[in-house]
Order: sequence, then structure tokens, then C-alpha cells
Amino acid sequence: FRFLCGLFLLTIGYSYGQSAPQPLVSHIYTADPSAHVFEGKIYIYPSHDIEAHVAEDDEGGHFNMQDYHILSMKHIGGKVTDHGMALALQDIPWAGRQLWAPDAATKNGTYYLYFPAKDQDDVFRIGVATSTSPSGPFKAEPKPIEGSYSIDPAVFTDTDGSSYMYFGGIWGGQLQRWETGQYEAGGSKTDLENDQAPAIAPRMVRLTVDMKQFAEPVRKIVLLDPEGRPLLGGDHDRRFFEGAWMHKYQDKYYFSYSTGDTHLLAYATSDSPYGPFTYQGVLMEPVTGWTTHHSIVEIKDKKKESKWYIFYHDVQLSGKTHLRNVKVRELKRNPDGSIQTINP
Ligand code: FUB
Repeated sequence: FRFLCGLFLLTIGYSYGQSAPQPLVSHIYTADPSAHVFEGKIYIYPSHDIEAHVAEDDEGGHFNMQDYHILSMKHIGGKVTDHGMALALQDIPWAGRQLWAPDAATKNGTYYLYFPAKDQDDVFRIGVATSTSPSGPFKAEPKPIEGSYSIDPAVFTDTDGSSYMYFGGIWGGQLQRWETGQYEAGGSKTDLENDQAPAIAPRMVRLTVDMKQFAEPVRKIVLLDPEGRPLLGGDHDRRFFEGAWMHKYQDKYYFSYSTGDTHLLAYATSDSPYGPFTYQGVLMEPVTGWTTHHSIVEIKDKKKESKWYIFYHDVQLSGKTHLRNVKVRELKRNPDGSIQTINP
């Protein structure tokens, strides 16, 4: 009996120590969390997943989201507030359907929500909406950002105040249709049919001072393997698929992303926000569900001690790929700055 009790307590203790992160909210489905610390609070800008009864396909038609809700919490593990609808599809003059993964930024007291949506021609564009509060509501600009295309904007503001947008996603995110700089319905076949060609590149661009337009031509991001060769189209474990994020740690730029059909979160580093970036490894193994998407943010606790966290999603609540729930957990590094791989 004593042995069994001991075993029981040991098991409880073990489970507690290893306790897996739980969904941050369960009253709505949320995904693609972009987290930021604004005004001393943690704000999360997620997609708001819904059951739209659209059949699953490779174009992601089943991700038919209609609005955005913003979440906040005072500290990690604290109560999560849902600030309600911050922006709805019907209030975006140019948008037709599918509000996908957003991000946010701030400058001079204005908050900017960046979001992808398909326009009236069913082509993904990236829009921007503004608010005086990090929790919204946000008012969309009448047109998408000029020259924008594809999905998953991630806006990074560097220590010198310059802001950059990293974006793109292949297949349903349509990036393969922009290889020539113009939209081509057929698009590049590199990802599935041309293994030896350099993989389709994610994109980046500096933003204008008013944060609402691109300040320069969009650039392709060069992703290299550790030997200095471009990652190839057939290298599905390492090549970019979607879900870009940028953070800076000890003067290095960390570009992280999803590998899509191999379901990994990978990262590459550079000395410049423009790259080229050298592949470093996997930061998170596959979660449940087809998609994987994250953000990485530094958060100081009450004692002003800083830790890094990864916000991500899985499908714990629904078991369905298009009905996801956001989570958070600590991101740990090795002394050389490399990121320890998380097995979720
Ligand atoms: O939420 C729709 C899409 O799924 C996102 O834009 C991708 O990053 C993937 O998470």
C-alpha cells in the first residue's frame, strides 16, 4: 500500500512538473498568435477560427475567418481577457473573404493591425487598420497596402526605429503565384515538382514612416543552409512555407517560420534584418493539426527578470485542423543563443 501511495504521489509530482500548456481561451477558437507587450501588458493578435462548413482543400478554403478578436493578459499564467470583435470582414472595403494570420505594431501612440485577406478577385493582399488602443477597435484603410500580396504579415521594429514586414505563404497563401513579381494563376511549380531549384522565398520590406505603406521594393529573403547554399525546393524539412516571425536577440536577427507540409517551426539567423539568413534548426516539433504558427516575444516579470516565450497553436480543443486554440510556453536558449527544440 505504501509503495502504491508513493508511486501515485510520484506520478502526480511528475505530471505537475511537466504540466503541458493549456489553451489560453476556450470560448472561441483562436490560432496564429502574434504576441506583443504594449503598455506593460501582453496582447495577443490571433486569427479567429470558426466552423464555416467549407470542405478542406490544399488552398485552405476551410479557414474562412470573418473577424479578429484581441486577447490580453497582465502576465504569463494570468487571466486572459477577450476584448471582443476588433475588426470585421464587412468593415474592410476591399476584402472579399478569409481573414488569416494578423500581426500588430505601434508607433507614436497609434496601433496598427496588419492582416491578410482575399480581395474581390480572390487574390490575397495585406491590409492595415489603425486604432488608438492596442485592443482596438481598428479601422481599416480603404485599400490594401500597395504592392502587397500573399499572407502572414509579421512586423518587426528594430532598435533604430525602422519597421519591416516579413510575409508570404505558399500553396493556399499563393506566394508561388508571385515568382515573377506579377500574379500568375498557374504559378511556380518549384515546391512540388522542381526539387533542385532554390525554394520559393519568403518576402520582406521596410515600412514607410507612417507604417501604412511599403517604403521600398519587396525583396526575396535568401535562406541558406549552413554550408552557404540556398535551401532547395525539395528540402521540405527546412524550406519556408508560411508563418514568418522576426525577433532580435543579442544583436542577431532570428527569422523563424513554418515548414508547412512537414509541420516544423524552423529558424535561421543573420546579422542584418535583410538577411541572408542561415538555417539553424527546428525550434518546435509538430503540434496536433496540419498548421503550425508562432510568435516569439521577450516578457519581463514583476521582478523585471526577462524570459522569452513562444505563442503557438494546436487543435487540443476540437481535434479539427481549422478549429485551433492558442497556447504559450517558455522558449529556452543555449549559451550560444541557439534555441532549444520544443517537443509540444
Ligand atoms: O490561419 C490560416 C493560415 O493557417 C495562416 O495564415 C497560416 O499561417 C496557417 O496557420
